[in-house]
Amino acid sequence: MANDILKFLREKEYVSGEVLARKLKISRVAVWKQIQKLKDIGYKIISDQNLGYCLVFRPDLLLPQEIQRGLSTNYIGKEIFYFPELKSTNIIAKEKALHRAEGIDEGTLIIAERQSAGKGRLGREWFSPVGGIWLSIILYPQLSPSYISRITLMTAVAAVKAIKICTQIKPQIKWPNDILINEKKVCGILTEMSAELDIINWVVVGIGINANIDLRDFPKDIREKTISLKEISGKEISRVKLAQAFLQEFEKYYKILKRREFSSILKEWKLYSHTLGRKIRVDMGEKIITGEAVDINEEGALILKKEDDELVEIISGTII
Ligand code: BT5
Repeated sequence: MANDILKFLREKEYVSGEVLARKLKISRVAVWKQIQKLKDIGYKIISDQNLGYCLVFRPDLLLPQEIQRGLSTNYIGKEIFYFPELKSTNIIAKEKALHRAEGIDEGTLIIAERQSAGKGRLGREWFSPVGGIWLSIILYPQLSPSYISRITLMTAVAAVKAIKICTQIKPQIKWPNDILINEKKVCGILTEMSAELDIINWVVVGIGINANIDLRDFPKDIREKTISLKEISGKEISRVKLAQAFLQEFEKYYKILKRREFSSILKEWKLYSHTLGRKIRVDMGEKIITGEAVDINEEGALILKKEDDELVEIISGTII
């Protein structure tokens, strides 16, 4: 209902309570209550006895109505579950992904202003205060489970493109899931999946972008290695616009991936690569391998050339 009221308020400068009540088939008291709700979450709405209500300020909150307004995707973000705060958008997305039969569609989004227990890979913590973009997308791709790495890589390309569009800054991608600006992490991706032998049941792609966060607010132990878009561009950016740009880019690349045309995405990934051509150490859990990152193959695996010239294919790991 509040969403509908906003729609009318955006169309005209002033709209009377009577007109709103008539159009929405509710009482004028109900209209007033919805207006109060909107004010409570940050909208500034002034009222004039004769003219009615006028919307004068929209907050930069990641509210569904703000994100969906002007979003040109076909299915990514058509359904959005919004939370001012939750533990982790990936946790909720994984719960919801199980309910495909009850109408949870591909492209459903979980988004939060703040996460109290944001997750990185391998149980690591993800710092998620107010000011960032923390969201998860539910997907049901008809692809083999081996596509999981490619989904992470295409998400990284979509994130780089969105950041470029909104800030003119060109970030780099550190294989497999880090987006860096000036060697510091500005964004991370956590892809989770449920699969059987050769089919995927669901995929949840979680992404965290440090948009409007002050560097001094980051925990001391990660401050040196992190950056936010606000710090780098010297001003706050529109999180709504950035989220929209990301969702649009994501859908574009996801469609390409579903056509099994990963090679064109990989080409772009390589343009933004921070990893290729470098001597690196990769933590693979049970061992650490050192070598030169020479390529990413068609499956999204990193190809490392060891000192003895042996080539090793790494599907998952962390560059240290
Ligand atoms: C990642 O893990 O980079 C995946 C991060 C995914 C976060 C999103 S937010 C929405 C969705 N819901 C979730 O709960 N998660 C996803 P990994 O490669 O393991 O990196 C984790 C490491 O990054 C930590 O151990 C810290 O060193 C560092 N880190 C933590 N918070 C950070 C932040 N806000 N910005 C940059 N680095 C951070």
